[in-house]
Amino acid sequence: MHAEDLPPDALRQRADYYQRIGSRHMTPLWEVLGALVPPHPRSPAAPHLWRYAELREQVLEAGRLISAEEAERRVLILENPALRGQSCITQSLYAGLQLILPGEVAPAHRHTQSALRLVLDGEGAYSAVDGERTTMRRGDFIITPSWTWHDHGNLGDQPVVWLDGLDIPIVRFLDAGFAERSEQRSQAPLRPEGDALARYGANMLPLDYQPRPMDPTRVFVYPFERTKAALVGISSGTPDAHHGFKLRYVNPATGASPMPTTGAFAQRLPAGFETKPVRCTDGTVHVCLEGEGEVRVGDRTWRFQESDVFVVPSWHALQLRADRDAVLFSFSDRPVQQALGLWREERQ
Ligand code: 1HN
Repeated sequence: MHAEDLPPDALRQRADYYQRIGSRHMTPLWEVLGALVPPHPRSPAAPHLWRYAELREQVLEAGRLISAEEAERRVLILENPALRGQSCITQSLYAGLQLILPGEVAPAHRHTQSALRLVLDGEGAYSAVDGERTTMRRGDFIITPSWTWHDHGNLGDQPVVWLDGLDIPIVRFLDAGFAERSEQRSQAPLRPEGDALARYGANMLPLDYQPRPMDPTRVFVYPFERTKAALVGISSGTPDAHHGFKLRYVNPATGASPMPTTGAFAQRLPAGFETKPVRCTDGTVHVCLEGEGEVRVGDRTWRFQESDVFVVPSWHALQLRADRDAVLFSFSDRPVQQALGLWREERQ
């Protein structure tokens, strides 16, 4: 029986009752049960694609309006069109486009939110994490684990732009955010560039290093050169019908995701290849690093090219086609969902 079919008297009684319990901060479950426990995810987020040509123009304009120093971080937040005002691209993830101009410094700070960077444009900038710098090159995937000191600087002569991904909405949801600024504007290097990659990222580990299962990786840069070589190296086999040639980034010491809240992936789609539709419970941000093609999310379709960013909300079917050999980077909250036994994928 639907509520509309009730006699007016019964409806009035209920409304009156809801009013009375409402004033005591109670509300009836039966009015909201279906929305609380839906048969499948109904994400309030919308699919969207941001064209890099536009993003670049807008972020360069920010470069004429405010310095990196004044802004602390000069970033344009990519807000999901259906979640405006919430500083998020999916319910659980934040994404933004950061610009650092020649000579600028983004001062050292740390916070409990974990961050990743995907370098998109320009040369000559570095990112420093806990006392080690890494030179940022296009396609490099750089991480800033929770509570690590980090600053960025541009020693070159070109604007440098990258995509930031953070777990801000997750930490906000858990009310577990802490942050502090360093007394040092830039961290003094404690180790030479490349030290962490040599120690932890060369299929060997220091003798006394015993990581715990959830520890973030000490490897804080995954150079694009290596990622590309791996994707090309697996491309003589048959591509997966739903994912093409796809690998996940890991902490090489544990096999777990590089950071506990955020998983990251790289995939290669050969020219002409079209994936079959697949949907998964982790809303995912994608970036095209090479090539071009078409992305279909539910009933929306976009063409994508280099450095375009698109978001696929939870449980929306995704289909990709490459018109030129394509390399895509993506990130999501998958490790959180997997740790909680919630992650699902449906291949169609
Ligand atoms: C942050 O620390 C960075 O370090 C970028 O580059 C974006 C967004 C919110 C909070 C902290 C960075 C950020 C951020």
